[in-house]
Amino acid sequence: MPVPLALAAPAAVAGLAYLNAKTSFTYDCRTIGSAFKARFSTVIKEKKDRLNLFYTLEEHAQGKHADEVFLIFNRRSWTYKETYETVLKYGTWLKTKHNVQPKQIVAIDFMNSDKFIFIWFGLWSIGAKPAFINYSLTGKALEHCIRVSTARLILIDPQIEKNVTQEVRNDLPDVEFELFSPELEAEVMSLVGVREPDSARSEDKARNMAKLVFTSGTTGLPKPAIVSWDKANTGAAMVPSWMSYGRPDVFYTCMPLYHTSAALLCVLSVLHCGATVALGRQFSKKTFWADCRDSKATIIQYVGETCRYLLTAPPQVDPTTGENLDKKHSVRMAFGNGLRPDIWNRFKERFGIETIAEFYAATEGSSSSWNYSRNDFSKGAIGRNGFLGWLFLRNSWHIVELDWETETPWRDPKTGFCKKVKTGEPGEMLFKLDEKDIGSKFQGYFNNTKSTEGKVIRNVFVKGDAYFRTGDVISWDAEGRLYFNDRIGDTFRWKSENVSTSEVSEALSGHPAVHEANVYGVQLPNHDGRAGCVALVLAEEPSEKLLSSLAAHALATLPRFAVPLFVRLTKEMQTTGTNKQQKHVLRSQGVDPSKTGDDEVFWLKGNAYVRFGPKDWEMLRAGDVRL
Ligand SMILES: *[C@@H]1O[C@H](CO)[C@@H](O)[C@H](O)[C@H]1NC(C)=O
Ligand SMILES: *[C@@H]1O[C@H](CO)[C@@H](O)[C@H](O)[C@H]1NC(C)=O
Ligand SMILES: *[C@@H]1O[C@H](CO)[C@@H](O)[C@H](O)[C@H]1NC(C)=O
Ligand SMILES: *[C@@H]1O[C@H](CO)[C@@H](O)[C@H](O)[C@H]1NC(C)=O
Ligand SMILES: *[C@H]1O[C@H](CO)[C@@H](O)[C@H](O)[C@H]1NC(C)=O
Repeated sequence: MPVPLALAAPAAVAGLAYLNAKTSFTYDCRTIGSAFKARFSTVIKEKKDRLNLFYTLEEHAQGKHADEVFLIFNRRSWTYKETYETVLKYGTWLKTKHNVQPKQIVAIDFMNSDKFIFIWFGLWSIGAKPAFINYSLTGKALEHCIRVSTARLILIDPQIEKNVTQEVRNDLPDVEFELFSPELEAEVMSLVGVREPDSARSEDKARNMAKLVFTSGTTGLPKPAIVSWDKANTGAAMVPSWMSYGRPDVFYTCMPLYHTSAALLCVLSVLHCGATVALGRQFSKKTFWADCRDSKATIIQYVGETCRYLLTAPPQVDPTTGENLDKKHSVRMAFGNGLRPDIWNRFKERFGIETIAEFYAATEGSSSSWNYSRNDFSKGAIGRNGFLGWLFLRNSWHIVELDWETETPWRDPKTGFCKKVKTGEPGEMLFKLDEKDIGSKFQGYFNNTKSTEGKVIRNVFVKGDAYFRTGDVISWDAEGRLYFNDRIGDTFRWKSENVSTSEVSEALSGHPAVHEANVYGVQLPNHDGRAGCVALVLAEEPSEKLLSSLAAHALATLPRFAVPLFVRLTKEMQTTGTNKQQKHVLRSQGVDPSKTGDDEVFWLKGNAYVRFGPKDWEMLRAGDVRL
């Protein structure tokens, strides 16, 4: 068993709030109530053949929200009615100029902008489906995404034109590449928008594809995940009721729209409840709060290390009055996933954010878990279920013991079945699927049965059952709180101990001079397993004193085997487009000085970190030192 290093030890909060949180009664009613209501509304839409969310836009544009603002971008705003009319023009243009047919897939390669939204809904308005492409991609990865999406047409944001190289175009001779220039935009806006009849948007099943998104595997090429109407509708309906938000809330996101978090949980949920979405072009800690002030945002969205990056920015001051602007905004709630326990409270306090709503889900997943926290009781938990929740949900997910060697759920050699973990022990989170009809809950990857099957595990507790593998190591405590431990594959083994990278990085992030820590295991010549290495972004210039206080901190807070043997100082952490840390490049570079570039590397000698150079590497290679 891996040693469960204590994650956040949540401070106990006295009084009624704590008791209420403990029994979790109101909490459960809210989560289950939202989920139930959301599912129910999707079932009704399926019956009425109104699954396409274009109808939601239409209803608002013709109802009481018609003249209220739906979208804010770049200091411009569009009401529901204006958005609707614009969307009809885009639909008409796609149909007449490009002959786009119902059910046809069209790729969108755009940074966040008003145009992204108009093209997306324009496609839905004529019954076609968008494939969202990660605009940072180029070369083989871009070509791959376009190819597997089966799109014959791709619309390109002029801002990222250079990513779409001639090579990519040459490799895809059957695809039409349309650069969406300002002239083209003017052409679209001059058209008369024609609303297609309902038959163009007809969908017989909620499981049908609404859009295609790509998951960023840590290795290999991105895989196209199907987002069904079921997920789009249910997710969109669940978020506002669970978070208790709606008009006149302004929900700000600068997370990329090509990713599910921004597109589904922000834009579609705003659409569902008739509120306002404020869109940022991309994340920047310099403009984040100014954007929030400009748009009067009341809710913000974060993913991964976003809040950490906001915390590392110096306080913004008013140039004339010198006033600290950190709390000068209307934001009352932060919603997202990936907030680490070490900064949960610091973030709330510095920026005066009342509520943090943290959820856990996978883009291609079949389920999700939610926590909504105003106090310390569930600080750092990714979700929680009280007794009521447990009653309802106990059969929908399980955490099972892992075989750390094969990185798959462990099976009892006698029975062949998996085993649920005991309270407090980490294991892989599995979500229940309908074994007779996998596709009802898990639509999987587009035109890729092999990858789809790879996420499904069968014969887990009884013969024939089926579950979705999340690939996440999760534990839960006696209070019903769920904690994220690691991604499977990130945990590494050193001296026959299993080390969870996220636990170690949380411990190191507790050091005041550490802005950010990213932990991974590196292979060393003549050694088994992987030695712990931490890439650090520091808040100050490294000094001998700092390095020894780092070592002292690590030795005091972690078991000896988990203390990183190597420290790599880096200027900036490599992250994904959604501010999630990347490990695989760092892991493959290891500590070989010929591969670590300008970054300085140190290693633990006794109780201190000292410089690690080419000579030391040679000694390791020659087998002259053993760690
Ligand atoms: C693609 O475009 C974006 C935005 O201009 C840029 O940040 C990114 O680095 C580009 N990707 C590559 C591989 O050049
Ligand atoms: C680490 O994982 C391996 C492989 O599953 C297991 O055999 C071993 O007992 C674990 N070690 C600890 C200390 O938990
Ligand atoms: C599905 O994938 C196969 C092989 O990867 C490819 O030959 C085929 O054209 C694809 N089908 C569609 C509809 O894209
Ligand atoms: C988008 O593509 C870039 C460039 O390959 C990559 O670094 C990033 O992780 C991707 N982002 C997501 C969210 O997939
Ligand atoms: C979510 O958890 C916190 C405690 O961590 C609790 O105070 C809050 O009431 C919970 N949310 C709801 C809606 O009950």
